[in-house]
Amino acid sequence: MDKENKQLTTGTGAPVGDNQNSMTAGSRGPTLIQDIHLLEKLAHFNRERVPERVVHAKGAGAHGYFEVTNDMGKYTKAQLFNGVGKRTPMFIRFSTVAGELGSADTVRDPRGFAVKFYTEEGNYDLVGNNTPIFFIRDAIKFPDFIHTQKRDPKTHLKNPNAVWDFWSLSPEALHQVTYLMGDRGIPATYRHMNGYGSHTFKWVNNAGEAVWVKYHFKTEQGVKNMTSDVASKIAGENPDYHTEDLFNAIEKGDFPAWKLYVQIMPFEDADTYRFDPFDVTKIWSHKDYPLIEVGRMVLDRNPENYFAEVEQATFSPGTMVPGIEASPDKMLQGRLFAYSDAHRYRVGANHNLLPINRPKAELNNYQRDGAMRFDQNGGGSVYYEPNSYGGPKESPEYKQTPFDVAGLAGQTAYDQNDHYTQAGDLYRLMSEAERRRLVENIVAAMKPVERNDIKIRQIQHFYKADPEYGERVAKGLNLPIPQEVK
Ligand code: HDE
Repeated sequence: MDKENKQLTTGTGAPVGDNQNSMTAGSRGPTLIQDIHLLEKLAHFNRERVPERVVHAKGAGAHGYFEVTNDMGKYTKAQLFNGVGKRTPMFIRFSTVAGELGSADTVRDPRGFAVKFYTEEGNYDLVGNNTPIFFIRDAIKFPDFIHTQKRDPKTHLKNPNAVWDFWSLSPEALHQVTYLMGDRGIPATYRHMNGYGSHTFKWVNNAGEAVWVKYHFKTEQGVKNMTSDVASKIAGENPDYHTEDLFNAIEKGDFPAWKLYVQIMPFEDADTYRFDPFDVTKIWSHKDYPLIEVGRMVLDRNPENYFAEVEQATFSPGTMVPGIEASPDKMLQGRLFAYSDAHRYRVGANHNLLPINRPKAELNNYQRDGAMRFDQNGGGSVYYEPNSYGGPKESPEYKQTPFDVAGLAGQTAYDQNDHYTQAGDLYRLMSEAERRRLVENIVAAMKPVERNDIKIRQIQHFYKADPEYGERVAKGLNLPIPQEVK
């Protein structure tokens, strides 16, 4: 906090004579409109809130660094991952998904795990979650899915009918539903959970050779979760429990860290792998593509100002650096548009110039003007390209790697639809205690659903994943397993 008792000023720098009393006629008023200090304070106060994120509104952030422990030059030319010992500053924002800005941290919900690396080649944003998969696999379904996670337009209450109606009609969600309703659905703290890029991305090395990659951030604090009853109690007592835990840990020097690993898939394997590697509702078996260590991420500095650094932070999966490119994953493709569009609306056209978002790398381009352009706006430098005045030029070596595309253009569903094997594998991986809690959580969440046909449709999915899974949920809900699935 400022300890120097400087002169108080208005927003235009004029010294303030009296910050306790409005300017009035006599001691009883009326107030004079020429009290600019009063008008400015009230007007600015009315404009302090920017729109909250439409998803992931509640979050917490921290600064830190990433250090390479295993050179990845064989797979990618991205400087960030090249050279053991190389350190890159980064900023991370953790978040819940469905709740509003003031909602509780300890809810059953995926957690955002958004990392901004300020690399020498520009920023790289890895905008993932604490789960390796997602509920759906085509961007076009996202607004509808989020509507079911948010408030009913009539009652303004959360609506379990919508949640389970949507999930029972979207069998691709079963894997992530099993993950979410299990122990990892409520992390003990942001420090005790893993992070994932979730999607498949493309890495390209200096020879122009490409591989597919998935990212895994493994917490060095160990995975710890919170049971539903403890979480509900804490949500009532301290809705900012995870936020406070992260801030206090870093404040006292207990710096949380994660090891970054990748799975690498040879480019040509994508055509033959038994699961579509671009379907974000599916994982790649670690037996098929083992984890390879890349480096270590350490969070060692709290934000000085929440609004400036956390609320105004803007991440996008489209923010990539040379050597890292998109895969055809339909969810990722949709996100490449959505994030910057959201930032232009929520923060403004020049959001990338804000201190928290501004690359550490030099910026040289012909983008000019736009609301709140608070830097020199390119000054008097040449403002178009091509030009004969020595303006910034492109370099062909940074072109995106060409790749083949095939198929008729049309609105076409994925052609692989086994949504039960991996969900069943996840169930069978669980201990008896984990299965018991999973079933209890699902039964408690589904009990309020009004219509039995929705519940039975969902039970069929659990049953197809694993008969025991379906039978235990059906028993908990006192409903039959339909003959047609047996
Ligand atoms: Fe997001 N998502 N998302 N999302 N998402 C946003 O960006 C979107 C998806 C994730 O801390 C928004 O600034 C679409 C998957 C995180 O600031 C928005 C689709 C994954 C964060 C948006 C998805 C995520 C966001 C909301 C379907 C995990 C918080 C406002 C194609 C792999 C980042 C905003 C932060 C935020 C769109 C699906 C993770 C609206 C269209 C899958 C961690 O742009």
